[in-house]
Amino acid sequence: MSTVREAEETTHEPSAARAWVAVLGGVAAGAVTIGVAELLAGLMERFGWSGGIPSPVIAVGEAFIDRTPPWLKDFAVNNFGTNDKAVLLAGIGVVLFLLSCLIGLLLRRLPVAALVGFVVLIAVAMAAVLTRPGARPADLIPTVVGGLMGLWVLHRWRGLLSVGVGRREITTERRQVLTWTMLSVVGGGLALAAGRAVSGSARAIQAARATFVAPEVQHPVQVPAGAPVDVPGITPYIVPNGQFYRIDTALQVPQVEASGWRLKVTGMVDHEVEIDWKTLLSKPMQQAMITLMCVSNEVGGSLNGNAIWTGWPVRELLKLAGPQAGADMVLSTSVDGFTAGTPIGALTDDRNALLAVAMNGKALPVEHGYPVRLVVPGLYGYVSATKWLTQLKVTTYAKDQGYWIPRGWSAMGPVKISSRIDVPRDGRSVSPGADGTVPIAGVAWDQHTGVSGVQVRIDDGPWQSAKLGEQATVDAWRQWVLHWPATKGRHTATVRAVDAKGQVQISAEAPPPPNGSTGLHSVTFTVS
Ligand SMILES: Nc1nc2c(c(=O)[nH]1)N[C@H]1C(S)=C(S)[C@@H](COP(=O)(O)O)O[C@H]1N2
Ligand SMILES: [Mo]
Repeated sequence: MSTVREAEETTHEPSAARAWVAVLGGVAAGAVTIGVAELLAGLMERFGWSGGIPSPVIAVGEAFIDRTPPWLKDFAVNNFGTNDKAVLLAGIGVVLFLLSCLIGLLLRRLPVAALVGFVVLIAVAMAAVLTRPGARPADLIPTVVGGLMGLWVLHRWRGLLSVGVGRREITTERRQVLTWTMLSVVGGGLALAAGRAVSGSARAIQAARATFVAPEVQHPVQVPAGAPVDVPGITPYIVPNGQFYRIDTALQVPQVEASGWRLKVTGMVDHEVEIDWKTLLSKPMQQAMITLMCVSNEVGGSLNGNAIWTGWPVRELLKLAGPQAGADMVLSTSVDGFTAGTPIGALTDDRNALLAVAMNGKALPVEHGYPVRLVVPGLYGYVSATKWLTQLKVTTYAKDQGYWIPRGWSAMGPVKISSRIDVPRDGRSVSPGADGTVPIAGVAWDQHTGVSGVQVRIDDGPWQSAKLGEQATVDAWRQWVLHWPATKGRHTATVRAVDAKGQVQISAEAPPPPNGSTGLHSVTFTVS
């Protein structure tokens, strides 16, 4: 009699009612795994015990970026612009949450499948961590420890699920489940936040950056008084560091301490050379104004910026190494594994290709390559502007290729002549000034060749010459303005640049891939 009663009492709740318990188990395990792993990863980074990327989330994200098919990358850049990383991180969060729920659900009916699935996910994360540049076996510790903790939570939950629960105990069980879930999720979240907060040597690096004094140069670059065109709303002639566009494949900005920084010159050279931060700073530094340009820039886009860079000419370093005959390319490598293949001529001729340590008189911002990056006039960033630079390999195009080349971009990336209207903005309403004119103004560039003219067309009218700001150097953009005697109504302005040889920018439209967009920028506005 008593046994029958017991059996009745311990009858499982209808499965739907207990599904949420299972799902919460998955969520709790996921939260604990990620929290523990991120906390440990943060500590490892903080104390410099990591070689590559010890965070499983960031490692998986970066491995994903490296494997993103070109169409998806273009979609992401076009739709999210420079927010693409935030979107990816949010996406990873959603996927991890759904996977946790799924593992929890499996735990109820197919516990072995749940555990195997969990272990497979951990294995994938371990593979991602191990294949990041600079990875060491120790980088696996956070993922492994987090994974074991997650397994333990799943195991406990499995116990909870398999124990029959009598009706009277349901309230107690519910309280227990909710308490454990809360503890796991809140604890995991706090651990994650703590891990992020301590991670990197971020604070030490910011302190070193703040006290860094840009090296003295013999010929400081001045902005010619006539170079900026004084029109409200135009892009600053020199773009402040904090406003400078940022493009890279790093989900987490590499934190490189200058004191431990080394640059190696290898490959087809007579002598391999290695320099450290102190040696670099002891070299005669130069300044150069150079406009950087991203190949992904659409017509009218703003993935470009002009700055004054301080650095040691790359040609001097290459001279020390002695490039051998037959070498036609230098493959530069970043600490995060990004590579760019630059024609060796652009690094050995007399142009100002720099190992840059300062941007507009300040230490490079961490996002822009601190402590050292390459800047090469006349070439798109993807073939030249390696940030967090760590190696230069003298080689050939036949043997090596940069990061973006197998992803559908051309091996050669000279900047194409182009121009942009900054004011009026597209779709705006403007009123003429006291003199009855509306300023139409912007920038035009043809790095390392130079812009000799800018022409503007209003509606279907004739091309009119704009007034050009002074040319500071052929490596920098020029500002321009046309004070147009305005007529009321809706108008479209179109711009085109003229290069140093008198050749006019082509109107044929081409998308950014494989080697840079072409076409003319136009804006439509209303004069009231
Ligand atoms: N390490 C590293 N360097 C990099 C990249 C990158 O993804 N990783 N992107 C390049 C590209 S495509 C461009 S356009 C420039 C952008 O430099 P910025 O972010 O300082 O504007 O950096 C170049 N250097
Ligand atoms: Mo770029």
